[in-house]
Amino acid sequence: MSSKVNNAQFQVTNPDDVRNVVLIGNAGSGKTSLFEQLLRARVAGYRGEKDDPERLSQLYLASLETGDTLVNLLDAPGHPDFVGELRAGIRAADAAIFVVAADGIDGMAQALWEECREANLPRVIALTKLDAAHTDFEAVVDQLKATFGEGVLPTHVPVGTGSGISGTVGVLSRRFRDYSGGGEPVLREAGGEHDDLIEMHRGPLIEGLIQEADDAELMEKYLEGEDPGRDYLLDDLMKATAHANLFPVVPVVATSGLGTEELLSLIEHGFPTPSLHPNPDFIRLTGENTGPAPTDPKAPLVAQVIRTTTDPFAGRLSMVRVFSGTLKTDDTVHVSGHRSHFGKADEAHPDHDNDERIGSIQATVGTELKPKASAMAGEIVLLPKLATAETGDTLSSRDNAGVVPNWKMPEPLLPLAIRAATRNDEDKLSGALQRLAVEDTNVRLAHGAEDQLVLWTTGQAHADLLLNRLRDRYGVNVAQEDVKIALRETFTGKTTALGRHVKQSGGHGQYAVCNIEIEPLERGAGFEFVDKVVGGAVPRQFIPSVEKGVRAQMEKGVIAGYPMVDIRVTLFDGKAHSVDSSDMAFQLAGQLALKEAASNKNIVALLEPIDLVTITVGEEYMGAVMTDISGRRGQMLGSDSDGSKVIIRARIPQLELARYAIDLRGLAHGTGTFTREFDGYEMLPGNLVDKFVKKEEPAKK
Ligand SMILES: Nc1nc2c(ncn2[C@@H]2O[C@H](COP(=O)(O)OP(=O)(O)O)[C@@H](O)[C@H]2O)c(=O)[nH]1
Ligand SMILES: [Mg+2]
Repeated sequence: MSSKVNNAQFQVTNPDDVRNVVLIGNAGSGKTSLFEQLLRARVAGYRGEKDDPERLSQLYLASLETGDTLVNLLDAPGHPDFVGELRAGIRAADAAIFVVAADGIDGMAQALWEECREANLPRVIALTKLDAAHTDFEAVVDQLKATFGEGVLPTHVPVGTGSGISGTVGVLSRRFRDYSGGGEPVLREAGGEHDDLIEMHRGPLIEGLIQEADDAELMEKYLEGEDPGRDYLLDDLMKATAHANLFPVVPVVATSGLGTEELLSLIEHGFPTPSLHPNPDFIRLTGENTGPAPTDPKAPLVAQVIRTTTDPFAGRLSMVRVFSGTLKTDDTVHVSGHRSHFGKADEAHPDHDNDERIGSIQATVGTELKPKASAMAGEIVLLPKLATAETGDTLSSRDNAGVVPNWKMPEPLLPLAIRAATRNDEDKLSGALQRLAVEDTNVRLAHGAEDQLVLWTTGQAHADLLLNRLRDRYGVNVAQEDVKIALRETFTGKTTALGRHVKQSGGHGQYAVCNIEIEPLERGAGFEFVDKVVGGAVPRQFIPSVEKGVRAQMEKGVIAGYPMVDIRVTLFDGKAHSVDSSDMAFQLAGQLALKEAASNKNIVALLEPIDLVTITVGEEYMGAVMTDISGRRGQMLGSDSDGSKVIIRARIPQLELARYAIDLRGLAHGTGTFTREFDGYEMLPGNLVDKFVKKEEPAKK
């Protein structure tokens, strides 16, 4: 039976000793409960981890031993805001336990399945919550097949239903594992009462194996009515599972631990070793792509930082997956982060290359950390106090330095505008933000309109997490603000105006008069200044002064404080004084002229920025999304179909997009994605102008 290990540290002597497994599934499907059960089943004295709210948003690592195998288990968050963490988990793992609750195959689960499929990750499906009343295993399996394909096949079936569920029978092994005693389950040959259950699933599973394992010999035996034998079938099952052609379904009650032995056995015998699962490409700093790094402990080092935590006291802790070579304490390695090559450059994550000395290497034993001298290809370890390494960075040997591409980072599309609550917070804020960004690669720091500090986040849960971290971890209080949108002002009609700056009472006077004409230009034209002064009405040297004044006033705006664009200003006349005129006086006259022109409010308008938005949703949500777009004053440009999804293109005002990341998820039941890019300015409708035009200050008494 299973041996539980305590404190002993498993010595990995070969990458084939290791299985790296990530738990993936919807939030609430039972991943964390199952994770805890798997540990409890193999780690002596395991008491369970205390509830950590951060665990909902980040990858969590623990390890256990089963048979001769070291299993590194990663618990990945299921919430769509944290898909970046999930993808990091997929990068670190060689296989997944895909957790689905018996009541929960929805769009989110499909999106998660798609993430695994893209990575060609072998998966076992843990079907949880089978102890709930009225669950029908057969019906749920049919639904899983309809959603995820014919490769979905139960290898174990539950005995009993609802709260009466007592264990599982192995469809190929014909063994009954009885969990009803409460302690370790008892394994015995299935009795006659299980025959119907086994026969119902055995035919389809064997047929599936013939197909998915592409086994002609098995087909022959099967057609001749010969039983191919348990071991033969299990061998085919393992192969088909490791190649992600077949997805065994295992019934689970994550709260009681039913199904954990079955899963552990599949992990040990059916999941690929690190050398069977392809590594990411390695690209030398010279630019040469050397293909996937070999899973060879003797090859040059290639490893990647999967996640980073920073603790105000303990400092930085980097979770690292070794793909190639061996990491040793006291080695100096090359640390490379080249985000700009694999996506957007980011002011918080500049490209960097440094050499760093590895201090200690920590392995997880259960959930505890134990130091070890080295970590070889295939292992996942924790490195404390790496000063420059960030999530996604590559560690490589100095004489073969390079990078592996980052996994796909989600585009943060929900802006969160903040400012420090007090002076004291102000001092701490920028340092705290820097550390926040190191830890969390999915947040983007930016300065928005009017230099407002904006954190771009992946959704409300992510935004809340960041605010909590700022407050609890870094002791910085911030206030949230409405996101400022970069509006512009412009003139819509032709007008003339006089700017007059004359002060001649005593001492050195000031004298400047200018006459300008203002005309609207097309969108995006910017600003033109034309000099049509004749007869020296404005002396040569003061013409640039007028332009400078006009430009200064344009920066400040004339009605609402937004910069003015898309106008031509023609200076056609003016007056000067031989002594009292000056550069400064003409600058002031230029400013006054523009303000004067705006006294005719009817020809000054506000412009708003419009984004080109590309939305991808399931076909069934197309109507709802389009109706919503028109509600946002959007303009449809067109749509294309891409299988069961539609891609909708529209121009939508930025003012209407502040919460689109949240709203689209609601509209499309978690399945919608979008991108946005600035496309130009358009006139703000008259009925919205008042909201932005500053009311005249009442005269002070
Ligand atoms: N009855 C029952 N409850 C479960 C089962 N698995 C999980 N739960 C409950 O579902 C909730 C969410 O579980 P959790 O493991 O945190 O889900 P996660 O978000 O996927 O990590 C918790 O209240 C669990 O106790 C199961 O198999 N049966
Ligand atoms: Mg969880």
